[in-house]
Amino acid sequence: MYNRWGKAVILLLVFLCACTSVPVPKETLVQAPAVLQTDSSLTTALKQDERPVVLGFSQVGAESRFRNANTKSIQDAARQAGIDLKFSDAEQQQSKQIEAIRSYIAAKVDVIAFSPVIETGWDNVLMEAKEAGIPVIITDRSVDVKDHSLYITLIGSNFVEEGRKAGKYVIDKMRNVNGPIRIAEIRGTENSAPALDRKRGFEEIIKDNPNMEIIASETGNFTREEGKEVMTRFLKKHGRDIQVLFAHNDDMAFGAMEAMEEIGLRPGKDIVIVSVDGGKEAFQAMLDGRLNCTVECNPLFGPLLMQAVRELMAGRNIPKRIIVKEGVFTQGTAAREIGNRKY
Ligand code: GYE
Repeated sequence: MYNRWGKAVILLLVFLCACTSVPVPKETLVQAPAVLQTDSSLTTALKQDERPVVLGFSQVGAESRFRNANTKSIQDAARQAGIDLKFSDAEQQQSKQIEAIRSYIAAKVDVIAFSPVIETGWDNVLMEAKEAGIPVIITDRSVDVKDHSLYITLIGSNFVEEGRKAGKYVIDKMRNVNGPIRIAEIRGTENSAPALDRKRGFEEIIKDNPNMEIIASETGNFTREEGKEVMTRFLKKHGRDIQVLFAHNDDMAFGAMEAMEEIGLRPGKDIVIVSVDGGKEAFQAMLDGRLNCTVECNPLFGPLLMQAVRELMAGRNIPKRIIVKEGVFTQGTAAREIGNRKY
């Protein structure tokens, strides 16, 4: 069913998932329904030669632990694969990413990859890359473009599913508490794929339960500082009415915990907290009883990206969508898993 590349990706994902010790059935590791027929004008120019492959990568920023782990994974994997990586950090600004992509086009790199800070506004620059004959790989966050031939593949997580997992945890955790259950949400960066999709997945689950109500929702831009600011505002307005916090990443949950503790509330006890990412610090917080649940989002796909670059350079077809399977962890499973966390 899968071509050679697809099989290679499955093997690599089995390896990556084994690293996170998430027991998952192998057949669900990759969802690649459509195999992209790469534009021959792009691939014929990409036959492997002696010089190192040059990859231009524009990173979102350094806003979170997830992001820093992702950057390290990409840099390490490029070194190991002998790929010449031109890396730039956009400090969470789309204009800087567009500037970086244009500079990679001007430098005639072999492949461009980027993790788009927000979903929209990429059509023109991607068209410029296509016209220059440079293939583009999207990582982590998706783009909203009319013409999907503007990129080769998207390697990353299913954020809607992550939101659903968070919603299911909340429903289960609060099943014996009399309603209405009042939930606060701290969203990720405005118009970013993970913020839009996690909210959508979470609401999809919550709306079917008349006992649950989202009473506050604001963006904390995926940073600890802004997470704290938002939670401070929520607590001023709603005080002890808030029973549950859904934070779109661990970092914002940590900021929110500080805000709770400053007014004498016990995070994880007075307010149930669920976050996304699942870094080591989140596992420690679960062991300390300050965080109740983290939904895993895996940043360690550097090797997968390098493999995609290599396959592309060899003129092979690549699945249009590559999804890394991820788990959910609670206080009950934190002790068993913490030793396996890689970041
Ligand atoms: O959850 C957050 C980061 O795009 C999935 O970005 C990523 C998100 C991640 O800043 O911590």
